[in-house]
Amino acid sequence: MSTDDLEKLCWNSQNIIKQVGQFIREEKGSVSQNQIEDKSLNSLVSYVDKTAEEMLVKALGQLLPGSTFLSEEETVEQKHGRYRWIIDPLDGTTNFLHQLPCFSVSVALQIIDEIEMGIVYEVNNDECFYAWRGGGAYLNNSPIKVTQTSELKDSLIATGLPYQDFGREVEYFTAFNYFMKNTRGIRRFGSAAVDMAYVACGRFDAFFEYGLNAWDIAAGIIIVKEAGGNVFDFKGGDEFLFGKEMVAVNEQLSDEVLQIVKQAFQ
Ligand code: 2AM
Ligand code: CA
Repeated sequence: MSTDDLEKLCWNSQNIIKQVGQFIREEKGSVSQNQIEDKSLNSLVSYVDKTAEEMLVKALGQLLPGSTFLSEEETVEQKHGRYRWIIDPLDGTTNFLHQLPCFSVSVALQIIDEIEMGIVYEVNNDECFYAWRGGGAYLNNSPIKVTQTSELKDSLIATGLPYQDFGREVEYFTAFNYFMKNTRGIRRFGSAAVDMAYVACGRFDAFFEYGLNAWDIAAGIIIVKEAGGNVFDFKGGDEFLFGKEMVAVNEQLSDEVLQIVKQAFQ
């Protein structure tokens, strides 16, 4: 697909995603306890996640006939064709259910094996972050860039605390402890997609987390890259999409942040 076609697709997808975001916004505060299911430990879901996904699947499938889906709620057959949408209809469900203001719709388009387009729509602030291959990254029509912070002591780091997989908590808190003592601070907002979008637009200098799913980070990957940032697995390689671990960081801090994470998780 040409860069122009990707751009067109990105604009059309944004309209769909914002409509779904509007639905989510309207449902905020109306989900009762008995409408919440525990999918697995601490992983909550309600009709809002599922309906949002159904809306996305229907509209994105029409936008790109023959495309396939990888989606968190599995409301559609999960297949890997040439064009595959990777969807988290509501990233930050726990925040949504507790009426905390950080959750998003995250949609990426994978072509063969590469993520070529991504959109993260943070619903509360009506902020749409998006990028397509070769086209740069944007927030609500304005170009965005990662920071140029070069000293760790001047950086602000985002992370996600383990909530389900506690298998590497000691390693995680080794890295956490180092960042806690050597940066301006650490933030844990509860939506990995938003964390990555915030790295892309320079609100955070870096993000690291383990226990992630592909739909949490797929859109964020291309947004960070197109904003001039780097993405790695914990060894500095590129096994992040399905590797359940992610470091997203600006250029200047890449070596240092990666070194800290590598050492902690070795
Ligand atoms: P979700 O809301 O789509 O499930 C990484 O932290 C990701 O883990 C989040 O983006 C969030 O995506 C998911 N997650 C699921 N349960 C969580 C919890 N109890 N606390 C934090 N994140 C959770
Ligand atoms: Ca979700």
